[in-house]
Amino acid sequence: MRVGLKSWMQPHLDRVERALSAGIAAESPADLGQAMRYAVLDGGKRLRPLLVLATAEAVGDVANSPAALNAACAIELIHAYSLVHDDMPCMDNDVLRRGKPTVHVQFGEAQALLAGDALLTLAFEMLTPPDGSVPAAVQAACVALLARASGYQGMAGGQAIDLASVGQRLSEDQLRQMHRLKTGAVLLCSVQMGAACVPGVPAEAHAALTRFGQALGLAFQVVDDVLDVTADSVTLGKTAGKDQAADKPTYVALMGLDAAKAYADALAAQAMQALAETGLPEARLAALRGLTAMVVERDN
Ligand code: GRG
Repeated sequence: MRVGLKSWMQPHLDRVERALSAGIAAESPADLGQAMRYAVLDGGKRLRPLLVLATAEAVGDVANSPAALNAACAIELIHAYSLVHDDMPCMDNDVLRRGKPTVHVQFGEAQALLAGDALLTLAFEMLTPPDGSVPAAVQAACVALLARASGYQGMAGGQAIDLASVGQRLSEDQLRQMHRLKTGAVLLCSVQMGAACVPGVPAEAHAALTRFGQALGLAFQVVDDVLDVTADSVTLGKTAGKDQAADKPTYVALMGLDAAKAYADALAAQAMQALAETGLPEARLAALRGLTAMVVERDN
């Protein structure tokens, strides 16, 4: 991990963790809140919330801004919901996630389905606090970005392609399009929501941050494909070797392990270059650069 990133990350992780815990009440009808808390708390790298906060801080003076913290929590709730549903028997049928039994294993399928649904809707509730702490225009911008990134033109659409692609040979273009939607859209949205929390960001910076988020999103997925074959289940906290076993198209299957690793590095370099093109002061970009390095150097 880059020098400085750890000391930036820890207080931000603490804030996100506290806000997520406060946002999901354990007391709820038929213990639904317990399943939601199990899905969200005590696990995960929190990459998406950190991207929201790092981007917001890159473009403005928003330390402790409720808008950025709400957006950071909202994107993690969407991510957690997607993992709960993805692990269910009707999709990837997995038993291990974040080092624990998956939500449907622990709570049953119906409760897992409902927990995912409720996390999805809670995300939008978090973006729209009724207390006037976030300007209406910022709320509307974040809602629009998150809805689009997680719906049929984003994550859900990508998941549909993923499920339809098992056993298929995809071209590199088709694979990129699937991942652009399935994983990339939410990662890009983290960056875009961070920028949306600060009104008046110059168009040039917006465009460069979009290129940054796109390159980072793809790098993340390529690394995910690499880790599926190189890491073990304990380190990953989820079942290793699943893609290969399920005959899923991946970057490793398409181009081989070494070429996939080199491609991830090239995408990270593109992401770093896009940051330079934002025109923002380097000192403000340190956390985003650190997170980019973390994405390609991670072991889980
Ligand atoms: C169910 C609508 C719906 C969509 C599911 C994103 C997704 C679509 C499924 C997740 C399946 C998966 C494992 C995809 C690979 C990329 C990915 C999202 C990995 C997990 O993200 P990390 O590594 O996880 O950020 P943590 O646990 O650290 O948050």
